[in-house]
Amino acid sequence: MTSAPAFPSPELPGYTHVYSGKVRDLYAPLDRVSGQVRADQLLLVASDRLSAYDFVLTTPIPDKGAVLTQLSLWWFERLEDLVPNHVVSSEVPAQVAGRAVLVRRLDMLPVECVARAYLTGGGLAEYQADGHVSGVRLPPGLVDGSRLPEPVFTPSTKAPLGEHDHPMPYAAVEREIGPDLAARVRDLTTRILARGNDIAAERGVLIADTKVEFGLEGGEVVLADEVLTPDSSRFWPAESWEPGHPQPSYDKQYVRDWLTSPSSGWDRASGEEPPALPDEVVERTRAKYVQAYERITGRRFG
Ligand code: Q0T
Repeated sequence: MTSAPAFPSPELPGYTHVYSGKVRDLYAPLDRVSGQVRADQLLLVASDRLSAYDFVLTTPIPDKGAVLTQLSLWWFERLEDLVPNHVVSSEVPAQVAGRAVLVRRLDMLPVECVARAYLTGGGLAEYQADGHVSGVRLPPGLVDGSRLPEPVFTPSTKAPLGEHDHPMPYAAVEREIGPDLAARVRDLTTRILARGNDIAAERGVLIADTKVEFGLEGGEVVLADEVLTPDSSRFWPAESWEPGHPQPSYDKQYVRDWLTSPSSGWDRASGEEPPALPDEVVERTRAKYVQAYERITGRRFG
């Protein structure tokens, strides 16, 4: 990492913009004296943007970034005995209060670490083809939404922005990062999901699957990114769980249903940008994010 003076970000003085994903933005702190980029830390900012059907919607969901950030921080604490995490501080500039964390800058592993505790989505499709997911043989007779005997590691490639991730055979993970690290992240990913489900199930939430990211610092594997949020995981309300059909998404269902209903006037197959969301859809979606946070943590949001 070089140390040339960098352009301060107009929206966030003291930081320079590094990268923007669909819903999150990364900044690097600038040294107060030299104005140079600090190579050891990043500011991870969660926006109120929501993506659905592969589009980032133009209408923000108020407090979504704060809900996801606070939930992630809550989980990091409850996973600390399993794995160290990248969080340095949640004291952040007022412009991003509540929805940003200062983190250690790690050497990120080039693998999306996914684990599945319930069968759906891409895992279900693989199982229906040959009875395996990511090379792991599963019992016969499983259907959409079935609970798996134990969480299965189903890694995927990190696709560039705008492209989809692809399943990655475990042998490819071993080639990419070495067999010892591959076994370590497989073990950590499945344990994070198992722990998440132990805790969330007490509060009536099932976590079907989750994606985590790890980085290295001084040879140590560190949990990065966000963890066990509705953007990185599929949450299902336990009371309506019924294997045999697709389960409703906890958070985005109102948005998806409205976008595909006649009232939106949008044709998903057209390739056109989806329209702005009506206030009622925004409010109900916000309420679902807040409800997920409050149910899982047992805390009031805000
Ligand atoms: C990262 C070094 O989705 C990402 O960024 C959202 C805008 C993925 N990403 C994470 C990093 C992290 C983290 N988290 C870290 N602690 N150290 N890089 C880079 N991209």
